Amino acid sequence: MTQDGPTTGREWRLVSRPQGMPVPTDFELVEVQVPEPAEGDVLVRNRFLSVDPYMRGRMSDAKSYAAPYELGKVMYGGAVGEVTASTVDTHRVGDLVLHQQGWRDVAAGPAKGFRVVDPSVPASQYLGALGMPGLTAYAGLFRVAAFQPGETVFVSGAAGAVGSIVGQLAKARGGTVVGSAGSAEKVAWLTGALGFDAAFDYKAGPIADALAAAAPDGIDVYFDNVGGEHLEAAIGALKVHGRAAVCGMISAYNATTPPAAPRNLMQIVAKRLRIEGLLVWDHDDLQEQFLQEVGPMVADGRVVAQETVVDGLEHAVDAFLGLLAGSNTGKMVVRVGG
Ligand code: NAP
Ligand code: FER
Repeated sequence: MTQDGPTTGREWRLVSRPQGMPVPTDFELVEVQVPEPAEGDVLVRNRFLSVDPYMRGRMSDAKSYAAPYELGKVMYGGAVGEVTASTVDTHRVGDLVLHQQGWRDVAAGPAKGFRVVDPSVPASQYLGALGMPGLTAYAGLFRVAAFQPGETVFVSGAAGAVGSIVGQLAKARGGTVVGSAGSAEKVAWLTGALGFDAAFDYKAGPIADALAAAAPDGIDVYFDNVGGEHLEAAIGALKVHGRAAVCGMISAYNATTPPAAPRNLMQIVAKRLRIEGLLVWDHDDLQEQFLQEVGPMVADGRVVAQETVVDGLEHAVDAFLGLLAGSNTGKMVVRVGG
């Protein structure tokens, strides 16, 4: 079949593995030929691509759950786009699709790698509130941490993609919610538009003191996005039989030395805490229930699907470095093309 879409595209590749904070020269934007679609293939023009903290982990070659990015290969990850050519009945030209081909403007390959999604939902939400980060929040709060109405939840990274959904879901189910974030503006947004009961700027002073002031009776659940001093403060604040869902430890992702905190792990014994790691890929079975429940909440504004949008594929690295430095409120996405 002949191609209707573009014959060349651009993609970002990893070209060196960072020590500490990544730098722009770790990446390279290259022009590539778009292959003629073979039988079974589709061609897609991307509209949004995702930059996520887990990508920092994959830039290193340390052993982990997922294989590291290969040097000289594309920074793959979540993206949404529109089908521009198709050889299969299941995918029509114009369909909106979600896929994992990452930081590029044109994606091509077997149709099974491209999930057709409802186009009445804003495309970028499939990368954020109604995508991987949203499911992470839902599974972590309700399944891993077993949050119950009436409980007090502390979430770190609260103004980010996962954290902002965690806090809003806990509020919607009758929780008392405390969040931490890295600026006074983010804190004001959490207690204002998002309806958190309390929030603090973790850069403004000792985290344990701020948490004790925000939740003087302690917390039942901690949703950890940050690790380090945040985790230590949370262990200190958790009540007897409290639970923590450990989702990530972004304070350590660019660190070159091991974290000093937490130093109070013995409290896990004294308070019989349950501290459990969370990987969103284990919770695919919740996907349908999650969309059924949270989809309408996002559609009618009960859950704010905040996004920070960076324009242009050429700025994908800036968006990623900005994410690691905290320049986003809500989900950081890159808008590709017009
Ligand atoms: P995000 O929170 O939207 O963005 C990252 C945020 O981290 C930044 O906005 C920044 O906000 C904060 N940050 C950066 N350095 C920090 C530091 N040293 N201390 C405290 N905060 C820092 O990202 P996300 O996609 O929602 O991910 C949040 C966490 O969830 C990450 O740890 C990620 O790895 C994890 N995650 C895990 C899974 C899983 O399956 N386990 C899935 C998705 C995400 P501030 O301005 O507040 O510093
Ligand atoms: C993340 C951080 C870490 C994430 C996944 C991981 C999906 C997985 C780490 C590993 O496999 O070791 O934000 O998001």
